[in-house]
Amino acid sequence: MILVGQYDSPYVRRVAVSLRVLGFDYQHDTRSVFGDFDAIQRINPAGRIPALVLDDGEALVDSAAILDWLDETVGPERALVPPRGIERRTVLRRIALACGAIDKIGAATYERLMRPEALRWPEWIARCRTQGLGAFSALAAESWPANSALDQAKITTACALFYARMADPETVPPGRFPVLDRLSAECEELPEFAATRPTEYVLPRG
Ligand SMILES: N[C@@H](CCC(=O)N[C@@H](CS)C(=O)NCC(=O)O)C(=O)O
Repeated sequence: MILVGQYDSPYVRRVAVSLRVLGFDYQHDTRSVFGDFDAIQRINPAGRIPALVLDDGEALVDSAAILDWLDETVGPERALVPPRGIERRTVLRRIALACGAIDKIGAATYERLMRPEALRWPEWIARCRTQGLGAFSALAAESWPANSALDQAKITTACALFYARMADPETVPPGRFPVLDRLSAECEELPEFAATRPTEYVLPRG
């Protein structure tokens, strides 16, 4: 199978970490969603990453759908989202908050860096940052026992925090949410995170 998209996307990274944690082999297509837009759009008509192209040619798009397929394939005992009950709802709530943080920090970042300078809207940037910060603040209020089993909530939260610090360093600097700093440090030490750690964040400038 082929994972399409670069690891500076936290959505691509959470899929890559999950593939590795669950023991799937994959090839990595590192073409850019901006620089290689036409090629990406032939794989995902919405022109977005990640996509996972299966061995029979089927392309799964959207990280949530890809992760759902991974969990279904490995079965409920090994799935990264629990199958039912309060455990499932808790993990899904945390994933929703982490994805909300990614989306809002991402929106602020696109507005700050990609939109031509004369057209930038500071109030919108501030609003998006407030929403991203709100999501991280709610995540920090959750219980994250040290060295608990790795699940999709931890993976997505760690990917979200690393991304936010790379894309928008002012919003969630180290020390603002110590419990998330610890979660991030714990995850980033793991080989699956080390192997997928982006070294730079690249956006076309407006
Ligand atoms: N809900 C989607 C979001 C994917 C997403 O936001 N991808 C970004 C990169 S982080 C992207 O493709 N951005 C380019 C664009 O939307 O034009 C998912 O979970 O896969």
